[in-house]
Amino acid sequence: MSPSPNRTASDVVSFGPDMLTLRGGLVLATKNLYFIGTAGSGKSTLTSTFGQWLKNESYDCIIVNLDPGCDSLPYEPDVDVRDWIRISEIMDEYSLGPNGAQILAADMLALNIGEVADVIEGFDTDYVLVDTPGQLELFAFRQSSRTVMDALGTNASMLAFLLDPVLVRNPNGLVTSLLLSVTVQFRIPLPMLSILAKADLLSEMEADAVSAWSRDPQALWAALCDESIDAQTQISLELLQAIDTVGAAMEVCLVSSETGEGLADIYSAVQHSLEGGEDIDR
Ligand SMILES: Nc1nc2c(ncn2[C@@H]2O[C@H](COP(=O)(O)OP(=O)(O)O)[C@@H](O)[C@H]2O)c(=O)[nH]1
Ligand SMILES: [Mg+2]
Repeated sequence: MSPSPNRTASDVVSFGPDMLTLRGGLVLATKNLYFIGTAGSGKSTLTSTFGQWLKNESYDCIIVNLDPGCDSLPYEPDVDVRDWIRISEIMDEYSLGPNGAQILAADMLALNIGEVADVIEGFDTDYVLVDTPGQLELFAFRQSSRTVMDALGTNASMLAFLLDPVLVRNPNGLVTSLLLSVTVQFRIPLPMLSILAKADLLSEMEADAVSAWSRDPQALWAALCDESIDAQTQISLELLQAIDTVGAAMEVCLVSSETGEGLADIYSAVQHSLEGGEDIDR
């Protein structure tokens, strides 16, 4: 990990467990970026490729695997929850099937998170990239994940929510995906970046359309009305209005781990949200 930037103690105005405020207002903190999304949405792959991108750009990062059920990973984790908890062992010990074991594992993780947090704190790094369990509901909808995020520090934390490219390529599917993203935003009160993962699977025309719809609710509204108005479209229109009314963030960032598209945009969005646009020292 790289040495800390060349500043002295007199620069420090205030500090906390995961935050250091310097004169001039620049906040230096280890940033936690949680990759969340439905099973197979590309979380582990993107955690890996974004980590590699950061390293290529001379930023420090570590990767934390919080999925106790994964068999293999596309990266070498710096901290691996499987050192504490393994789904196969929980299934044997408690005579549970894979789903029951996942739920118990999520709660056991919360009980052990102090130890995991201590290991993470041992790293002097700018970014902690957290790869979350395969199934979205295990992380987004269980109280135990709040305990986990509290232990890892929420001051400089952000969610990267991955949307499924197959679902978003038509207006009804995009509204369904946005609804899921809004639900997660309400469950986890952290800044969120919505990412359209595997963007390479969309044609240029589809990608442009999704991008335009996500930036402009009226354009999405018009696209919905262009489709045959059936019961699903009616519901989508109502849901879109609700999403717009509550002011939830709708814009999606197109990213591909395959081509590298959008990786720099993730970095910019994190900087913008957590540092007010200030670039940290490399
Ligand atoms: N075409 C394409 N496939 C991807 C991309 N990212 C991930 N995948 C594939 O999607 C599948 C699921 O990815 P994974 O990272 O394991 O998803 P997770 O369950 O959300 O962690 C794997 O077969 C990946 O190779 C991408 O950007 N483009
Ligand atoms: Mg995974």
